[in-house]
Amino acid sequence: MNKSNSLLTIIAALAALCCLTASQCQSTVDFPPYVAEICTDKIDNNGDGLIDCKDPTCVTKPSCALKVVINAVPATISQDTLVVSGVQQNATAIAVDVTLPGVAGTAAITADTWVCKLSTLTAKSTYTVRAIASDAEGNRDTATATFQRGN
Ligand SMILES: [Ca+2]
Repeated sequence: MNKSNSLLTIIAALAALCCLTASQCQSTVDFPPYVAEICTDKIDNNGDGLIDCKDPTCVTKPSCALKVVINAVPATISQDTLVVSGVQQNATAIAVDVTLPGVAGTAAITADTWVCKLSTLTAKSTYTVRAIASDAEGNRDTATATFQRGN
């Protein structure tokens, strides 16, 4: 037996001592199953500490977009107040103003709807209402509607 055969015999013997049976040589690592974040259920589905639109996997989803819509307003009003309302998505605040100075308000947001009462609409003119939604990240979305103040 030459030196290399002796060395191989020793290595084989050591390997046999270390791994006596196939089951003893196996080890398993259990990884948790992959869970995708669901972007609309208010739960941290994937366990990364970020819920829904705060999770980077959700920020580009349509459900995480900032959006504001104004419900239909009357074409003509005959009083100096108007309640404007609409729907919103992911807004933390909605500011409402009109084209004529001195008329503005902050909308009250309830779930996916908002409402704002505008007053001092005294000028017999055409008003354009603008609802400006903003979110915690500084994003903005705007919607407009127009009405006439008649007699
Ligand atoms: Ca979720």
